[in-house]
Amino acid sequence: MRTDITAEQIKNKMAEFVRADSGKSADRGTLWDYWSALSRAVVDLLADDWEKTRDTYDVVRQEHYFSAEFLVGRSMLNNLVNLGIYEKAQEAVAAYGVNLTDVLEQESDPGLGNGGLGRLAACFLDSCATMNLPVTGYGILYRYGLFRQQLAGGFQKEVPDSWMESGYPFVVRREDERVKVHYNDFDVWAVPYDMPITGYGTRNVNRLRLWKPEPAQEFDFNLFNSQRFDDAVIERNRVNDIWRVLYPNDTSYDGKVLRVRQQYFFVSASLQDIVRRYKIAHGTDMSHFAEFNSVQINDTHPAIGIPELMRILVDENGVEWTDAWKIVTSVFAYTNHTVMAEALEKWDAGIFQYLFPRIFQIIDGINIQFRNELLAQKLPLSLIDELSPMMDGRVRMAYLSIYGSRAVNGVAELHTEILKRDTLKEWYRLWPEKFSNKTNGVTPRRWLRSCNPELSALITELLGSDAWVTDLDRLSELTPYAKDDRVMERFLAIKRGSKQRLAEYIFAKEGVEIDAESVFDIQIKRLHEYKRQLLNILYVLDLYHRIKADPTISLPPVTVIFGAKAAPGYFRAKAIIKFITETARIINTDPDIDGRIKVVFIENYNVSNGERMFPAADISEQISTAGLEASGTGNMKFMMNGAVTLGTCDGANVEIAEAVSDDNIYIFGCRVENMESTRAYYNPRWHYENIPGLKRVLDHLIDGSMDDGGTGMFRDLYNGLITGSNWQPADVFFVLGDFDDYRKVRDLVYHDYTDRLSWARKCWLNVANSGRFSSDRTISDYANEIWKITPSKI
Ligand code: 26Q
Repeated sequence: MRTDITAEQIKNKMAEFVRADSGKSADRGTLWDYWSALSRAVVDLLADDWEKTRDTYDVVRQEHYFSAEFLVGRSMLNNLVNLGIYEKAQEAVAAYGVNLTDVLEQESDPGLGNGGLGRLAACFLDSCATMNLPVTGYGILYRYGLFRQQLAGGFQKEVPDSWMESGYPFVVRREDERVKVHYNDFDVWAVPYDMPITGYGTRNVNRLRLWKPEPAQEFDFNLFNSQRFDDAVIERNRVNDIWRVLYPNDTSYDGKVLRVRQQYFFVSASLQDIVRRYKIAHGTDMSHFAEFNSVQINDTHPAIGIPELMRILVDENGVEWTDAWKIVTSVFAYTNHTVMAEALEKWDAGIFQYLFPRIFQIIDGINIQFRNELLAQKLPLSLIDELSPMMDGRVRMAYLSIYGSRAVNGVAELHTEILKRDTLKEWYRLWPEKFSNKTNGVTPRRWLRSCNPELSALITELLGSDAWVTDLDRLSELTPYAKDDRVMERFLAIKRGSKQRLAEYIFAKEGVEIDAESVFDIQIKRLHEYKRQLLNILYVLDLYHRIKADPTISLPPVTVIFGAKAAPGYFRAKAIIKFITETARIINTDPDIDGRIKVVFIENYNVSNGERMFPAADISEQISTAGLEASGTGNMKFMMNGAVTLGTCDGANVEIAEAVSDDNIYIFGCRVENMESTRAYYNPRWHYENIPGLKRVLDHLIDGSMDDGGTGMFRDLYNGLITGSNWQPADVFFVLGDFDDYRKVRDLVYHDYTDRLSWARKCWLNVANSGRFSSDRTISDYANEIWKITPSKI
């Protein structure tokens, strides 16, 4: 905690920054001026510790976390809380007649990630800083983050997210540390923009280094003078293409050449940066490089680092191939985030040949070496072909990653088991020692301490200190209070307050009135068929019909909340959004329902509105088809804030169930181990015709009662579930197969909710048992078992 900082000091710094940046006196600033000035003041106050941290880390063994995505969310509140200067900042801005909460709202959400994978990287950075671990994040400074979602007539519309157009002081340009990245067709400068990553209760300040490309060739005046202005500008545009946009795909592979260019851009720049710093600290002998440096690749997106480090070692440092390979395979470790075949990156070899022929040559060399190695072990040629990093003119990034890494991990126990038994079983047979599990976690600073200050205060009061913020297992000491009705009443009141605030937010944003006394049943995550938002909305529609048929049905009022962005080219995902908004329109306006069910689709789900929703949830929907959600991390955020999970036996839900015991979670649906045999005789049409209620809700898609604007998307949804097509069988995600069990269990959840105190106890025990889902636990495991790094406190 920075007890040395005073409110007066913050106020004075702000005045200077307002004057310098906007040429006006501090008392005439706008809210944005104050936000900008306060953020500059925060960076200013951090600068000395930040520099000291870098110097400290540069002489010890370090980890480098390579990720195409970092979904960091807003910085200001996090930094104020970490520095322990929230109240002082409040006082400072009050002197200018404004409210700190209004100032905080000025910050745009750096949406430099799609979903789980990007947010995981951000939670990891928070834990590393908090635990004083020498870890640096490396990625791309995207000019446009993930699109902003608007709803137009219930359809998703994408709007560019220009998050840094008017300046973002939490990234600092480091001109002096730029490096050149070489492509076959042109060179670019990579200029680092550094974001300080503060930890809780420590003065260490870690770093997220985001690269921005800039033209390396001077603006071509010859072209310009010969009137070919367009050509001169086009050259610059090709450079700008590299950082223009984050690819908005989640869990699906997209073969865009530009994406490989982006990947190489940040990976090459980062490795050059690491090698340069190594030489400054340890000299030019590269044989000790792997003793001081480790690189974690977040999925296969940075896998091109494997051949790139080979190139740097062999071509630029004269290291022999065999020695270089030893170094490379001691440096890299790879995390897998999916088992879905369509998400595995497989690039045409021609792309590499065209963009960077030398990298292609090296991949070819690695491939030949791999094949020889396996041939020497007398393995059958068919198996060798099956596993080769390059085959049939394609580079398989996952296989390149496993072969080039010393460690491979999955992100939840079940997921890792599926990798070992199924997806990567031959690799596991060859190199069992490389494989391990590292169950995901989330940072309790952002996802409990900051987003839910009321619950945090209660926890601190009961535990007698705030040590739980950095030692989340201590929450288990809350267990006995489940029997204390007075504590349960206070807990319920806190939940009620969060729900009230969310209701006000929803009314302001979406114009929908919801009842804070109703059950808040929430599903927020990327829109994907395997996550089965469709199953959720089918239940809602069925419930609607059941209430209309029998208004005496006993049921608490429910508010069903969705938040989800669909990839812009994912037609069916967009159809599901429209189906949800149509259902909402019908139900919310039906006088027969009279507010007993409300359906709300929150526009533009992101980290910041997530911070409002997790604390307000009663029920956490985690209903993916078993075996397909690698882990999930939203499930953990809900649990920490005292929501009860309604979910399938999938990803980390399995471990959540283990942690809270059967009474405090609701599990339904087909299990992974039965999926294959069940599918063998699965007939969705039979379910459609025979499961009571199913036909009634599914027919809405085709009977003209719902409007898809003439797009045919509802008919497509219907066909996808019931008839299938010549390229895909019907209902591959088993929506109709799980419907009946889901309905039964969800009805039970609503029933159980009505017993206030018994429900409160379930929620409480979720909080009390959430300790193991802190990303601090995850990061300790990575640090001890894979990274082999130790804390280095400044
Ligand atoms: C790949 C190639 C080309 C274009 C885009 C992509 C791409 C981009 C992002 C592929 C996948 C992603 C993101 C995947 C992701 O977020 N996976 C989630 O990771 C979480 C953290 O481990 C898990 O909790 C989730 O279960 C998993 O879905």
